[in-house]
Amino acid sequence: QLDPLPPITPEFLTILNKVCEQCYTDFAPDELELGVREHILRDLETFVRRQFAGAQLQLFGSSKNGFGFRQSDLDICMVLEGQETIDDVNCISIIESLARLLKKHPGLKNILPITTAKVPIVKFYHVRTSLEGDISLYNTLALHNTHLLASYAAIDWRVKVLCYVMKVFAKMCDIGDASRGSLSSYAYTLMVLFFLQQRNPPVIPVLQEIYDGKKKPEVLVDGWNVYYFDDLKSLPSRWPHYGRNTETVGELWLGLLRFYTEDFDFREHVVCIRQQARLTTFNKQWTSKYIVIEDPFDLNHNLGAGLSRKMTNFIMKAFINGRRVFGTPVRAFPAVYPSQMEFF
Ligand code: 3AT
Ligand code: MG
Repeated sequence: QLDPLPPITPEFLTILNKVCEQCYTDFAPDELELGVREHILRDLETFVRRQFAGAQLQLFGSSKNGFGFRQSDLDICMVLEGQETIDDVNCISIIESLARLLKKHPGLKNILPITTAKVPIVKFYHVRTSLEGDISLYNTLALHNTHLLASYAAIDWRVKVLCYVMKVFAKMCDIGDASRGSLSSYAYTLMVLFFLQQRNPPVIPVLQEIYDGKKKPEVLVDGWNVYYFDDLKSLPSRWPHYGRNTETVGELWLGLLRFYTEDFDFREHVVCIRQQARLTTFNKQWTSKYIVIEDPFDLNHNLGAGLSRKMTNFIMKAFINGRRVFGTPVRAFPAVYPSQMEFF
């Protein structure tokens, strides 16, 4: 049912590569902006300690995973020194008193506690930088998946570029906002990583499957194994495919759009970055959903679980259009280009 694509010309590939690379150079924050985020974090920590003496704040999400935009929100996780975990009731009451405290902070506005979500948070707006942010409690798995993503980003420059392209694409097509019923940035990043693992030859390994000895080491957090191979310096000797894939970012981007529209069978397969072998929706008992994306650590968590049928179709259409637009040669650099658009 998909129109066949014309062969890709070298000239067009040059343009495609440039568009992809530009997504990264135009939207990635520089050292200074990353420094500002750390500064806000330290300031908030000092402020919060007025009431919560042992509070420790940590950034996670795209401020740390290598796929941040200048205007990405500040995702902050708070823990209390000497306390391992927190129960739900306690969590909600701390979130509420944290919100009351933050309302007294002169640099913040729009303080809003959200206690009904799966992960309760306090939202805030940082006036001087116009950054939005939220603080969650004991969001330990998120800290680990942030590091996992950062490790993949550090393996190959193309990983970073493609994750930026994907995020720009999702924002432009209006399919990248989980709070409005679509998928989160995190979900799209997992889709990119999965594609890069499944490419032949693969661009990145499955870090959760590299280990010494016969048995995978167990590092338990909230009951889930968060082990992955993070000694990236020795990856060349540990992963036989290292450096074998030499495709350009443009080829990979079009390859990704084709993969998800032509090859990957959403009805049957799961987007799963923790193992090389195909995982099926039947294995997971997740057959009622069309887009199934398994969290790499919390294996009960399907990131596509909240999608309506209508939204699923809308997302699939965006990919199909993307395949046609990026797969049809044009002669010149496109006149309307993401950085000229205000979509954030
Ligand atoms: P943005 O640049 O902010 O769009 P992000 O990676 O920071 O990208 P979010 O702010 O949506 O994405 O999420 C922050 C982190 O929270 C990312 C991930 O570590 C965790 N996270 C987000 N959504 C989920 C989810 N559905 N399941 C598990 N972890 C999640
Ligand atoms: Mg974020």
